[in-house]
Amino acid sequence: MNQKTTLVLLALAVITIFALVCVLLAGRGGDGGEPGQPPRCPSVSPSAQLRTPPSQSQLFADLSPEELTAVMSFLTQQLGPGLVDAAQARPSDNCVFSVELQLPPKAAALAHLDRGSPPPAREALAIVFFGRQPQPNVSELVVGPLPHPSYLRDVTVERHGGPLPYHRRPVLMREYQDIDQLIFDRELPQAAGLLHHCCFYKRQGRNLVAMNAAPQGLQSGDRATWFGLYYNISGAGFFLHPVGLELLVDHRALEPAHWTIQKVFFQGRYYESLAQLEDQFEAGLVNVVLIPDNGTGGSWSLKSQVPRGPSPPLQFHPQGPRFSVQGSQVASSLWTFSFGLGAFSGPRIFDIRFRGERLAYEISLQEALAIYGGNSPAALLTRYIDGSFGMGKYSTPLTRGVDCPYLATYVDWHFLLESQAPKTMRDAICVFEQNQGLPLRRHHSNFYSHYFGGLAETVLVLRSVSTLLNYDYLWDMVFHSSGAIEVRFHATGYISSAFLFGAARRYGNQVGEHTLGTVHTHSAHFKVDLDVAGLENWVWAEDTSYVPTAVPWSPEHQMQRLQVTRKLLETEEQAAFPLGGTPPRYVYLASNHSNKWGHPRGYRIQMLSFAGEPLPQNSSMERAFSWGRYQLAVTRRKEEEPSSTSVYNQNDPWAPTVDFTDFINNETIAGEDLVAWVTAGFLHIPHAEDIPNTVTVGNGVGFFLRPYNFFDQDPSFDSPDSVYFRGDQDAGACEVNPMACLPQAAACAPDLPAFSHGGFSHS
Ligand SMILES: [Cu+2]
Repeated sequence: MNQKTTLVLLALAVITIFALVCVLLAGRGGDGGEPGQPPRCPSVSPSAQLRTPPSQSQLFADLSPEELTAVMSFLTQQLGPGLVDAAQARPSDNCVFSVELQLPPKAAALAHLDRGSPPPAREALAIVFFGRQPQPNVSELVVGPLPHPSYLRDVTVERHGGPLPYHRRPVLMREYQDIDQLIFDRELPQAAGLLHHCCFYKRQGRNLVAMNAAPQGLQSGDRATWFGLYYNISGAGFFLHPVGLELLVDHRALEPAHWTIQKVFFQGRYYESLAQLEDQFEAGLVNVVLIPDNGTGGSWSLKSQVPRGPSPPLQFHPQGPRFSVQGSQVASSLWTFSFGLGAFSGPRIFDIRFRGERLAYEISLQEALAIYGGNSPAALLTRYIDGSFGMGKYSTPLTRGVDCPYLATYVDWHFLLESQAPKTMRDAICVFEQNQGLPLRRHHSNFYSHYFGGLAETVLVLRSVSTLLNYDYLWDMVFHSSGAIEVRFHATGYISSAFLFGAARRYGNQVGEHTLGTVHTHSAHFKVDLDVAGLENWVWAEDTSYVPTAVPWSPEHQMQRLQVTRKLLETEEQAAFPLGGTPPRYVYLASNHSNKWGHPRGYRIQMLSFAGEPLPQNSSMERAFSWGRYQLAVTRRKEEEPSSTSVYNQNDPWAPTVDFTDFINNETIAGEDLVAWVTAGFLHIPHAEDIPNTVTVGNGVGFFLRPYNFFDQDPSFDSPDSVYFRGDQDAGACEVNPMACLPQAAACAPDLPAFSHGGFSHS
């Protein structure tokens, strides 16, 4: 071989090796990328690391568009030709209000999940308004089996002990539209002179909007709603622009033509009608405050006035996401669960397992409540029981990069509500894994031996957001690698406000020229069906006490010795902890199986809540949210106590369809299948910084479910992310320290999908 040939071969070899390296690099990235650019990071999970979901069946999956369609056509066929599309239905019509998943009975679901029995029939629950009947009523119908329904069961009497009175039904959008028409077309023109003077009113001008308060009256059977009038600010929240006019609309009659204005409130005084208000105005008897209309340019707008800066920090998955979402099932290397969105009750998860072992059967939001104070009628009356409006129904598309991390997995939600056809909300739910920028644990040893051990806190999060009129609730279920589950919500969005007059500051803070931010509480109720190492659980309470003790080695001295107090709680009464009281600092549910150290395997419920004092029980509507009496209550699980609240409670809180206190009736809870009911809430006295929007910081509450002797040691010890190195090791070597691998392992560029948004509904 001559020198020239050798050179050529050498060159060929170099080229081959170079090409090979390129291919390898590209292969590692999963995508070639642009020449000269780093390869794209993989966008699919390294599935070998994921747990296999316990079952392929979608027991808890919300109904698909096909299933919703099938139920609707079956209902149409069964209920006859009198059925009207709920989007158009008047109170005197029959219409299907909602169709959603009927959750399977727990025993049947477990038989399938744990013992391989065939899955229980998939069923739907339809709420039907029967307005065109001699006795108008609301009925609940179970339709099944899906996807090809053949039966329909009226479960109203079995579930509610009798027919549901018609006045308890939630208000249809159509009903609100008809009320709007009454207000704007029939009523406001009667006070045109005054409204022109105070509020830039022009006939048909529609520079005002009406916002409903709740509940609808003062006693059972009422359907009379206060509406506050606000400037219709385009592109920003009208909620901060009350003009001081509020109207009490009686919409109880089945015929909208018979609806009336019962009372008028204007800037601090009450009138019988708008005509009377106008008369008094013309007679010079009304002291009118002129309210400027700030339009969209004011400080109220959410549109920033400052130029953009560099992008905020961004997280990505250098080796692909470490979780998967398939249908309604989420799996990571540690966790599996199913998720759904109840149309009214909101987010919920089922069959929650850590390292394959079930911890809970169900964790679900039940209700959200806001109780207001003020000196205008709408404010002082308002108790929003949001489940009646619907935490699922009013969830909103999640905006990539703002509501959830940019690279989160976004899941659509299908629903059939006030409509004859299913609709889809894009990106209603997101799932993501997040590095919290906090060590889950760490220790740096400088004594005797030199080493560092630690683990970055990464969490798996499921999130949805409900926008209920003015405010937005973020609902999170957070899964930690220590085996803990964190359930929390944050409030943001606009505050509700009222026209400022008189002793307004007794009810909040002034936040604008004529605007009072009205004091209110936020609270939410959660169902936690824990199954701690089996169905049979016991409730333990632990705290401490100081016991005066003679010092053992010096008995002439006394000391206060700290010791643990342990108590088994045997009845529902004993395990109900009133709000405002001091519950034991450790409350946990445990199995009768023990861990390695002989302690019952338990999961602790640790509250993070500032709910304060509940509504006094002599309030005529308190029973509609009597769950609010307790920060925590543990009851025996019953199929016939599926929820602590009802979609009907808002419109008849004086005769609540579900009164949670009925669940607490001194039954034994020792060794039973138990449900913990948890309330989390906080007080909100709106202040200047709530303008334009309330921030989530400090406005988040919830609870943790934490292992308590459930394991033999912290399960995060087994995390493949653990970092440990000794003083005599090279911490910069990838074989020693996974962090040292990052410069190589994360040499790819994040594969960001193009921005998209689920859009707005224009119904
Ligand atoms: Cu608030």
